[in-house]
Amino acid sequence: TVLSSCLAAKEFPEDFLFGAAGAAYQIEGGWDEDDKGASYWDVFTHIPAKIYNNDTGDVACDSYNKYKEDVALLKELGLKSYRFSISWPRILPDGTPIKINQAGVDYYLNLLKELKAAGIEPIVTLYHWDLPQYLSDLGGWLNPQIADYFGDFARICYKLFGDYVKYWITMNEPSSTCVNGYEQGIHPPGVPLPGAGAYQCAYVQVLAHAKAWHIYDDEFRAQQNGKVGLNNVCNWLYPKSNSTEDLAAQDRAMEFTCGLYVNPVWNGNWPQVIIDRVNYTSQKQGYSFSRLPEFTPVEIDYINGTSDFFALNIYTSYLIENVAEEAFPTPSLDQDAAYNISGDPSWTQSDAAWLYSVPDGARKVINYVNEKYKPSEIIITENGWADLGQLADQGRISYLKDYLSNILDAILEDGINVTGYTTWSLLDNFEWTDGYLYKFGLVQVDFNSANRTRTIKDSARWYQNITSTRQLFD
Ligand code: PNW
Repeated sequence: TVLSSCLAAKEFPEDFLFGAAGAAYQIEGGWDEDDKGASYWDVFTHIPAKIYNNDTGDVACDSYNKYKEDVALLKELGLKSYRFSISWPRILPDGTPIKINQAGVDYYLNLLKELKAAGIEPIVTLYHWDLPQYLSDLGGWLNPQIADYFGDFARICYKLFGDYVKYWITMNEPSSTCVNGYEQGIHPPGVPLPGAGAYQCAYVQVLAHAKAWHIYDDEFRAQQNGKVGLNNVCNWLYPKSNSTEDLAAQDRAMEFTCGLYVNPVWNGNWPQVIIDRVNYTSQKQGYSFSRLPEFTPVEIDYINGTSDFFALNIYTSYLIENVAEEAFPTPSLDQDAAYNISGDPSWTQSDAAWLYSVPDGARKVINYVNEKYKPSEIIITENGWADLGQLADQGRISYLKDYLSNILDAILEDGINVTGYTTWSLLDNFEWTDGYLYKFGLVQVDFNSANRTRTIKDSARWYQNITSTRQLFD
């Protein structure tokens, strides 16, 4: 069979979708070009001191104007897939269907046609964090009605672009939006709401995802025949010791970081351990209800089973240590979760302090997700390494090789259906609150040049060799 011949040769399956990824706000620029509306990231980055060096995505890689160069790079590197996202306010300036910006529609149609001509499979994210500011003013991801607005946006995208797209991702990493944006307030809208914001946001994002999935299922699947999935970042978490407490904390930590957003979509509700914990701490704090919103039976039925594949981002791993119960003075997700997170000193650290190379974790988390949620297909939609942007990027090559080797073991040794891998990222780009400080690209972008000159790095040439042979070399 195909698998056994791959096993003998230790190679990736022939139709494996090797590719690279990016996201609208991080690469496009053109933040107010033509009739694009503002997203809450446009507004947030224009507030002084929110972002490293006061960097913004106003121009970024200028991919709004240079998408043909981006596709030419993908083609030159022999990549078979490209994951990009659609900017909601570039299509619908205020987020509502009242006005469609034709220039924005043309931009994505041109990109899709360019990809098609190059034989590159698009993997399209509907929402990679750039919420229209008007919808943020309406309450953003705390307001359940935003799910309806998202449904309208999704329908318009399926209608406009669906003939070109076989893989749709509804949203990128609810955990990032909900924890950074609404729990901690370090991402827009910028108001910390500890112990309440992340849960309410998760509730609304799950409903919005489910709405977008149902719209595809009811109105488009028969003609367009694509797949719709939710993206999540799930990192493998190791227990700091083998004590019963730390093992339970490890389990809890997987649920609070990954399962909170994943379990509703695959199994119809929050993980039980989170229901129990938040109920318990809420009561201790004098609430007569749980700070975790409850899904009604009708909602459970609506959200359950709304993912056709698992879009999995993997970056790193951490150690988890139980935190013994104390008082519960103020509500917070961290206190509900009751664990401490740290890195192991033996792990190689990237220039970004949060990102360690722990390649074994990739195989473990793929197995975890596969056993727990039983997806029929997994795509690794992000995996990448931060440095300061040098062309001789040996650190990135080592990281990618070690992670890919574990992904290959998950496919060949564990028999898991991982069908694609889009490394983060094609281009150096705007790294959210880190501005342009850290770089993840296979391709360097000169942010000091007006034409944002692109230069291929060593890692890109290495990756080209891997994807053409489907085998791993140094
Ligand atoms: C990703 N973690 O977020 C985002 O999807 C990208 O837009 C971003 O550029 C990339 O990270 C690199 O920073 C992450 O917990 C969120 O390990 C959380 C984690 C990793 C990446």
